[in-house]
Amino acid sequence: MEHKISTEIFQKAEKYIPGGVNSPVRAFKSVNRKAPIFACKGKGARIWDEDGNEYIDYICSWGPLILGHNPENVIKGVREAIEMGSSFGLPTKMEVELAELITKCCPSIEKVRLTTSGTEATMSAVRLARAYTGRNKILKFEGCYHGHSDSLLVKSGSGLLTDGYQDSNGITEGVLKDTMTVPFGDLEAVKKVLETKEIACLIMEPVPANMGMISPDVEFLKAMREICTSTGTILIFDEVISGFRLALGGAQEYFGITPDMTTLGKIIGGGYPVGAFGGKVEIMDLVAPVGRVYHAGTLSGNPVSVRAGYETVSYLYNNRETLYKELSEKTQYLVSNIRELAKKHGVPVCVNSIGSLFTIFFTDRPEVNNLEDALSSNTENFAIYFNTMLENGIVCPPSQFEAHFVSMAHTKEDMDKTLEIIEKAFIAIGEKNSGK
Ligand code: KE4
Repeated sequence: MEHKISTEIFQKAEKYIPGGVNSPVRAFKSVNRKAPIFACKGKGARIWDEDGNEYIDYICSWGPLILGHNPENVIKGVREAIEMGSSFGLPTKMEVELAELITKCCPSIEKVRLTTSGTEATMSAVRLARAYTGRNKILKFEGCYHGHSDSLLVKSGSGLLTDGYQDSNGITEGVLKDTMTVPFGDLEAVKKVLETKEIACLIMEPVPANMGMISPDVEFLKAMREICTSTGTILIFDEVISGFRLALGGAQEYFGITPDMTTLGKIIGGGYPVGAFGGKVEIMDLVAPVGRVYHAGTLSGNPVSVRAGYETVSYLYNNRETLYKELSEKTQYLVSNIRELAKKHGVPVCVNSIGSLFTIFFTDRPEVNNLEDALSSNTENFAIYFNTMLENGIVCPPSQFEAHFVSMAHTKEDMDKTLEIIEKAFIAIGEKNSGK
């Protein structure tokens, strides 16, 4: 497979953009490639790169594209929105329609404020929790990623973990002292911190997907709810990935646990820039201009983005009886066969999956339940997996510490082709490990 044009573009990109990319994970550094592919077209479950290569896509823009690339309903809605204007700096009707739809799908969200990214959503939710409780400190889990605001870039996952670190330079001691972290799943550690009653919020991915995907123990999630209630700590479910993906009402519907606040992104923008934070009225009405917790944004609730999100969420709502079951069954078909192939070829893997998310951890640990387990993965084997897939027309997330995303556009044929190439990858890993 030729990547000559992508490589040329990357050389130019590095002259003008740090690392040649606008988000670190896109650089393909951790999978030992000199240059990433530059995408130029997407349709359904497929993308094409600048060299004309076609791929079955399991990045799906890191989650927004649950319907696949450029579904007709979204294109139609965006075209109509664009014809009416790009942005007004004034409220528009569609923002209200999307807000109403979000509250209908996710009842714990009584009021919601739209942002232009998940980072803004989580940053604002933390500010709001601090104002509501009058407490300064926050608690997050090691390996979870909640965007790149200062308070949350502590022992973080996603692109940091991908490049082998977890904390960012440029964050002051003053900020760091207020962010506590404990291992995901460690109930006693959580209790010890929250029982100080100094913590404004526990912000958590109910299904961690930024250290690779972790399947949570529902009893642990229930315990988080209980201890937050008993200590007056705001429970924030960061559902930027799991929202509208695990179920119409996200992980909180899937597991039957109600947070105090929820952050959203990705799917509610249908591939266009949107984020959101929402929750109980008594909390949300502290947000300006009602209260004194400031949140703003030139393009917050942008009409084009909001229309894309509305079309996407409406489709999910109208097809909710069958859509999530179908997504889960497709993913389970893939995952069960991946486990069989790994066993057949003697490749040690632990495959975690839930709904339409999965991660293949190249580890001999029987389970991956937290960051320490995830870090036991053999990232060289992951790189062989990634590159074998890419060279054979399948693009996977370029990091051991991310999740694969399955969309409504992926067909049985796509799955079978994927499994055929995964077998090639496992054979290549087996050969490398046996020194051939
Ligand atoms: P954005 O600011 O990237 O829209 O959202 C931040 C965010 C917040 N919360 C969770 C649970 C998230 O997963 C994210 C962003 N996800 C990563 C992928 N794991 C974005 C990919 C990237 O940074 O390029």
